[in-house]
Amino acid sequence: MLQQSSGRQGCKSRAVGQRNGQTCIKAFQRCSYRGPVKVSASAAPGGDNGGSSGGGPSLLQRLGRVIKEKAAGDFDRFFKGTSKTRERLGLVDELLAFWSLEDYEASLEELEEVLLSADFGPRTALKIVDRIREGVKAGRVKSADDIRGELKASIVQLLTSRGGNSQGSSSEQQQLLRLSGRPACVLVVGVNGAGKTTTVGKLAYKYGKEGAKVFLIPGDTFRAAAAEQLAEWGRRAGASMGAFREGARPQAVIAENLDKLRQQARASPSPSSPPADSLPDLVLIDTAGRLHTAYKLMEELALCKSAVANAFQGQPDETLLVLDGTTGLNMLPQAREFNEAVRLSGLILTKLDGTARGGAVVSVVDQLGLPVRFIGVGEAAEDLQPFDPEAFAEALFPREGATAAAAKSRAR
Ligand SMILES: Nc1nc2c(ncn2[C@@H]2O[C@H](COP(=O)(O)OP(=O)(O)OP(=O)(O)O)[C@@H](O)[C@H]2O)c(=O)[nH]1
Ligand SMILES: [Mg+2]
Repeated sequence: MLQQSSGRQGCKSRAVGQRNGQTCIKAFQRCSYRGPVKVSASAAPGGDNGGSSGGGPSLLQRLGRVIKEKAAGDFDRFFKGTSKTRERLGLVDELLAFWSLEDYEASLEELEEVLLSADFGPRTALKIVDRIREGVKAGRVKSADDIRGELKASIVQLLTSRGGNSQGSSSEQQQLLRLSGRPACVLVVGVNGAGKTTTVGKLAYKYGKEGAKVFLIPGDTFRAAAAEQLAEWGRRAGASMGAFREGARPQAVIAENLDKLRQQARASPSPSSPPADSLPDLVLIDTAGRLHTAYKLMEELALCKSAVANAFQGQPDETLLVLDGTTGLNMLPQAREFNEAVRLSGLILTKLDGTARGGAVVSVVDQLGLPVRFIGVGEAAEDLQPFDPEAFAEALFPREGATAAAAKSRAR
């Protein structure tokens, strides 16, 4: 049962209210129009919503492909969102204009410096340059164009081999998020202000728009404003939101909300709508920002994850770390600590639109061996883009003077 928190009096939220003696954010009505579920030609028809165990891909897997396909048609947003890093890397063009095979060592050293200036990080920059050096020695890389090609290939290779973002043909590799449960739960973690709540909102919007039934859990119990912010996203996304208790332990709030979902599913009255149908497809769990060095708070996060696993076996399907792209290489120690505490399944890098340090994306994947699932390229609901290594490399190093459209046609 939900209990009233002692910190309730200080709450000025419009959305926070009393119901049956409980303090809660009113669950928002889902939109009656849920949008058609379009299934790509490559996706298997039919299948149930109950995960992939039935053989075919689940609803969420199919929606993931639809979202990916739609994003591919929205390359301009991706291209624009990486413009600052691309500008910084524009120095590569100048460097290549003076490229000569006789003096390749000097050029490669300069190239390494340009990569470092965009936060590729020393180890990753060295790996990339070493591969080009090998290409030159083997006679494979001769011209400036060859270097550009090798540069991009090297970035794609690092992102796919280390991050499992491969565009291979197996269905698992094609998934955006690995969501197979019913409900599929996603726990979203990160330091203060990284963009967690916004990202949860954008994910709810993306999946909700395609027809998924999305449920939000306000696991940031520090501030009522956090729940209000999430509720506003829920309204925009047409997603329901669970109960909030300011000041309560987040693991308790998560457990209570998930338990309530289970009870509701069991209590489903109609024989024509079996219990599983009253469960949401996707549960997105927001958490409070925390310093990766704060041991107790990291421990709390592990308890939040256990609360999800206790409620629904095998969940959460995804534990995602949201990283603020503007912090560049400072993301690395954060990611290591969060990974240690809750074993992450993937990364979301936000605010890439506001930084020239986008090379850190490659470094983070290379150093941690975790996939980037999405990148944030703005504050709007549509500004969450599935991460595509090839499109990313092409956006960073388009042909000299290439437009977004030209880069797009080369990337795909
Ligand atoms: N430009 C840009 N801004 C973003 C992006 N993602 C989030 N933001 C902004 O970053 C700020 C912080 O976002 P939040 O979602 O509140 O961050 P949070 O991690 O939930 O913050 P705490 O809950 O306080 O830890 C907001 O102003 C967002 O609009 C992005 O991809 N691009
Ligand atoms: Mg937040």
